[in-house]
Amino acid sequence: MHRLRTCAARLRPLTASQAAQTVGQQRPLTVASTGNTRTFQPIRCYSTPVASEPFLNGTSSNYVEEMYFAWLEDPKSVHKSWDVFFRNANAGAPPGAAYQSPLSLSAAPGLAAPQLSSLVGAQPNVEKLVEDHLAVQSLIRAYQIRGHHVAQLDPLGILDADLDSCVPTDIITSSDKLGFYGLNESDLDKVFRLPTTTFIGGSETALPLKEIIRRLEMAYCQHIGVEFMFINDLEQCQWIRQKFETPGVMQFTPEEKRTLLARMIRSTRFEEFLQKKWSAEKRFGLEGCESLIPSLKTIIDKSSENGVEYVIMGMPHRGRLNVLANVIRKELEQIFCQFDSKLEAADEGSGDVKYHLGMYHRRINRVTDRNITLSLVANPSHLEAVDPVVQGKTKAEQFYCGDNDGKRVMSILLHGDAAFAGQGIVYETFHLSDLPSYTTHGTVHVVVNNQIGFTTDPRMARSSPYPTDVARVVNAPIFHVNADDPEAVIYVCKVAAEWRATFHKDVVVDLVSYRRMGHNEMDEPMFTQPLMYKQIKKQKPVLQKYAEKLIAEGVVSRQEYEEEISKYDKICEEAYARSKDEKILHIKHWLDSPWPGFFTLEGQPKSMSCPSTGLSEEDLTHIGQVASSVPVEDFTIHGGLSRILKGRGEMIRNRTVDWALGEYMAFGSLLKEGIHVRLSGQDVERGTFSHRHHVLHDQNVDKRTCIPMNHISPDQAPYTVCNSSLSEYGVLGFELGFAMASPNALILWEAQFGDFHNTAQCIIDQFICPGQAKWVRQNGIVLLLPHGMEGMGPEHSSARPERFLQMCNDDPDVMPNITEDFAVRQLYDCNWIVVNCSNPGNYFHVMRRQILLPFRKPLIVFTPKSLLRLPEARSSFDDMLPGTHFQRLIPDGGVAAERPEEVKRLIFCTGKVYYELTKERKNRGMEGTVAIARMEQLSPFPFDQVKAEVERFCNADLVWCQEEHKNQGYYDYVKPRIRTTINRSKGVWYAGRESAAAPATGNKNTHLMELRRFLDTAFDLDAFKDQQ
Ligand SMILES: Cc1ncc(C[n+]2csc(CCOP(=O)(O)OP(=O)(O)O)c2C)c(N)n1
Ligand SMILES: [Mg+2]
Repeated sequence: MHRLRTCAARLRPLTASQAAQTVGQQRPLTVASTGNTRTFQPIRCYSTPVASEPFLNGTSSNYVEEMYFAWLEDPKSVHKSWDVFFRNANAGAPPGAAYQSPLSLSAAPGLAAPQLSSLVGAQPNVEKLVEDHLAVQSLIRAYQIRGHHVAQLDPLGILDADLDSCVPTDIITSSDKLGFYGLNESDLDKVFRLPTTTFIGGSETALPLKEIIRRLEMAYCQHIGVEFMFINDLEQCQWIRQKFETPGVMQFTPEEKRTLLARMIRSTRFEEFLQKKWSAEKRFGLEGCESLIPSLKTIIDKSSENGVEYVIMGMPHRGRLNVLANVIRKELEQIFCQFDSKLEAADEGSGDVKYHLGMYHRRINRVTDRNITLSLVANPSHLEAVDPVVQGKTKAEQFYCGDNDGKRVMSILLHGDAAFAGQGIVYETFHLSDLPSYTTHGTVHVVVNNQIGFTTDPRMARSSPYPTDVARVVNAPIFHVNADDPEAVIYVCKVAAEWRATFHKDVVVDLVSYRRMGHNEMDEPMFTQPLMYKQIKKQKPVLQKYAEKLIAEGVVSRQEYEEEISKYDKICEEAYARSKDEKILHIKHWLDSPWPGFFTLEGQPKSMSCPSTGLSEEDLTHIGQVASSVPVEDFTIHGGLSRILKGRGEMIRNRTVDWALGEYMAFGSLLKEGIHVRLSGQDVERGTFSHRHHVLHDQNVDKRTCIPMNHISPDQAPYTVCNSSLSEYGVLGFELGFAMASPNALILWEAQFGDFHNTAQCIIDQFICPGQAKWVRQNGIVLLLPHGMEGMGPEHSSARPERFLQMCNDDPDVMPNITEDFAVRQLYDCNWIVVNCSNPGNYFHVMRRQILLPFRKPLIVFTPKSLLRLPEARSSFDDMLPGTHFQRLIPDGGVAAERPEEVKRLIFCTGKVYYELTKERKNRGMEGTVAIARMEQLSPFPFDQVKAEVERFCNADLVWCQEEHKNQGYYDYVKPRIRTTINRSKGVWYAGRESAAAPATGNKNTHLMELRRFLDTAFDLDAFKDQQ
């Protein structure tokens, strides 16, 4: 719906020739609409009839008109006498009185103003003068704040981009609105001094009111809607005002216009080509928002000009193939061959649909002639899930190339309007944008705002006026732009890139557009949006509109335009012919993050073995000493912490480690070996359970901290430990992205309690579990998930092992071939590793193994709570020395092992319950009859070691004991695998909590009763007699 703004026409100063034509006319104010953009009929508003200015007659009016234009741009560009004349005329001088004799020319500059005011009739009293100036200041501010509400943003002209059809009362849409400010029509010609918070004057410091309004309209109410006045930083606001208010800012050279047209041609014809060749295939085309391609290219060109060498991008389905082809410059034949359903898959794994694949490409930027690397991160269908992943990867690339301010590496995120508004991860990602350990120093966000999400209207899809309002929380400026005006689009993109380069903060470009087809090309949009689509059918394609404009301007000829089209069509046809030669599909050609040097040239691991993960006694002692000291002078730590460090020192002297020390040894040794370690999550610095203390705080000096882990050795790699924002989805996604960048880093995310990881379920399900299968890309991220039934209620007990185990890709029913390299090979074949270590020594080993393996797999670790301090749960240096390694299964090494044939029961378990079982066994005096084996690596399943243990205790029945409920925990995973191991020769009995809906009781007493009950079962040798 078009809003009626009748007054603007009246306010627009007339050219002299227009003035000449409208002498004496008094017409009603009207607005005419041509197509989508409104043009206001020129209406006389001069109050100085030309007839009374005799020199304005005949051909001289052309000359005057030219001068008038020049004067509007720069009053100093005309002779002083004309300056005075135009001022007087604009200020409403009575007929014949605008001309002043040149006498005053000799007068000092500034004299014109008093003369001027004397011309505007009676000298207003000072109070009125001040009031009027204040009113004008408010008016200017109103446009700056609310001008975007009346900007013509919707190319269809049917919806309001801000979901609101009312016009703010303080925007001058008709002359009576002036009353809001205590002004009236007679003030329109008065000249007002401009405040320093506006740039509409250019080099002018004062303008007539009607000119002020016209310029504000030009800056804020045309095809660009600038939302920025919520930013609490004057410098930033001034910067934006200057970019949009300065007269004549939005001018392009013919060369720029031709480049823009060529880009529009590529964008448009690419979709048309796909449509022509594969009309029945989904491609989520860009039709209706073709200016996305020049918009991205402009952001990249401008950023390259500002020194950016590497751009990491994330985007959804819409226009993705087009971006791959025309922005990242993926070979067209590689894209086209994706449409061939007969192509065989060359890689292992599931692969993914064509509009999810990633890409990495290094090339010369044609505009800047500089090298630029572009990477588009592969993503799942789950909208916006890739946002934090892109940010994490960007941060990592910045980190590894020492780009501390984001000057060389940057991210661009694309969004759909419905997803941007609807998905919480957008908000969570924004909240990472300014945190020291998570900032990427500004992201340019581009929203393909086609004003629809699948079949849902924005009015049903969001409660905020714009889909972009979420960006306001971080004070990001938002540039809404009518995507049918390509020049406006590239102008805001230039400004967005400059903003990012200047302030290193996020910025949003909202491309208000439409979707010419249905959600995909086979979809019928008229079922649900009949009126919108009637309008869309009438809509002239933007390329056509822009080409006609440039042809009319004489920037290109029709022939040149048509030649450019045929040139690109030919490129497509030739690539199409070449695509027929492709016989197989290589997903690895679509890798977004190559790891040069890590694999062989064929992309295979360099070996299928893992060296010992042990450490020398000297290293263990040294790292232990760092962990128990304060390595800087004059640093006062808390008394309680002194005791903890003292305790650590004692343990080191006794050659033992607790959990925190085991972790210290792992991280410290990797750092010493040049491996970057990054631990991120909620309160990880101290550790939720106050056991870690990786950051020491001076008790006397505010914000003075010390990270002993960074004092291990002079040439060590840096250690990053960072408390995160309270977002699992965002932060886990971020760390996953960080881990994508390099294989030579240990990247860990710790959940506060394992229970909370499920708010990041999408990252786990869509990226971590199947990432390699879908995108042939490995990732060594580590998830630390505190887990254990300790009477802390249903939300502080379970990291849901059952879910991680259910998603493991190994076959429960097939006994694998036990080869010499079995342990490593099964790690290579798995989709992720799931462990539950019962002691810090083994935890130390599994952390180190993660890096010493010749490939990368995600590692899920269920970490303990009470074991952090349990004296029995300590490890000796002996278990960590050179030659030692991670134990996938810890066999019973006690009394039972001395006469294994006398053992009646072999209990398999994992994690903390081991200590409850050993205690109970001791209390019952059953050490010789019951053996307890700890399964430390649950997946991939240690078939070989389970087999050996079962064969050792050949007369024992087999029990799986867990503290979790039967339908949870590990039972469903281990049972069939143990059965396969023993060729189903015995049953595998269950001792544990009964099936339940909740992971744990909230009642302490019930908790203890349940524990007692399952321990009784575990040691009742007759318990399963009836079931045999
Ligand atoms: C998290 C999530 N929920 C639902 C979907 C299904 N879906 C696919 S596209 C789409 C509409 C997206 O609308 P918008 O973000 O405006 O992008 P557009 O398709 O209009 O470009 C939906 C709901 C999805 N892919 N991801
Ligand atoms: Mg949409």
